[in-house]
Amino acid sequence: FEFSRAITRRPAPTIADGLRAEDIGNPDFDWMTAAHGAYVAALKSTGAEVIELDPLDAFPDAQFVEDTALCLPQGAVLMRPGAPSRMGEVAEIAPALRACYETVTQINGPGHIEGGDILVTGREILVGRSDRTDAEGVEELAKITSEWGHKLREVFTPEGVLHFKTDCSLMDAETILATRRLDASGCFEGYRVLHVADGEEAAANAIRFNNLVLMAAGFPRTAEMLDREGYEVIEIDNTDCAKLDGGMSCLSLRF
Ligand code: CIR
Repeated sequence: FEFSRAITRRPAPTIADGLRAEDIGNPDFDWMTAAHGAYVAALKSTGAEVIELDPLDAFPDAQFVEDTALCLPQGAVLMRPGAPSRMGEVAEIAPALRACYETVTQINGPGHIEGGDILVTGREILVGRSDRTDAEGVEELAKITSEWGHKLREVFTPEGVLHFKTDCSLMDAETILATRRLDASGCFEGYRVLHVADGEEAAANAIRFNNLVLMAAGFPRTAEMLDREGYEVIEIDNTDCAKLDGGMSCLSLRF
């Protein structure tokens, strides 16, 4: 959770074409841009450098950069999204990663894997199979990360949940914030788990970024709990990203 850099991409005016599981209305471009600005400012306030990429009109989900790559100390791995409309985002993020990393490798397929399904903890890499991430994708990533000395464990994303990290986030090396439904699967045995408040499941997609925990605004009981636990919480308006099933983690690559 200690990072010196992040990559983000500004939302494109075409965001209304973005993918979503359920249509609860189109996001507003101006509001989303404002919230994105607040998100980037929060990352920068920790002293990190933020590389802000230009919007891509042809890829309305491209602001969710997290899904396109996995950033580890040994190198970056370009993903292979399970959503066909997002496949082209990978080539768009590659140059930014090559500028930061000596080693950039990639998932060649036939499997699929998206960064939103990957949680890197202090001791291992958890990858949740989901509608976007399949067994072949996990296997191909496991080969790469084992060469880099990491343990990787395959776990499962609950039915109806987009990504593994939709329902969890790392708070510190040993502590995970999660929904009860995900924790019930047993995947966090041995960790300290903090549950989001019942009815505040959408608060689980947060990020610990240096001294801060960035979380979506509007989940007061979870925010209070994190505050009581000693975390420095900053709330970001996520109303418009939520309409596209996006949250705090999706909006950046952190390394
Ligand atoms: C999608 O369905 O791919 C986007 N609308 C949302 C991606 C959110 N990304 C993430 O949770 N890592």
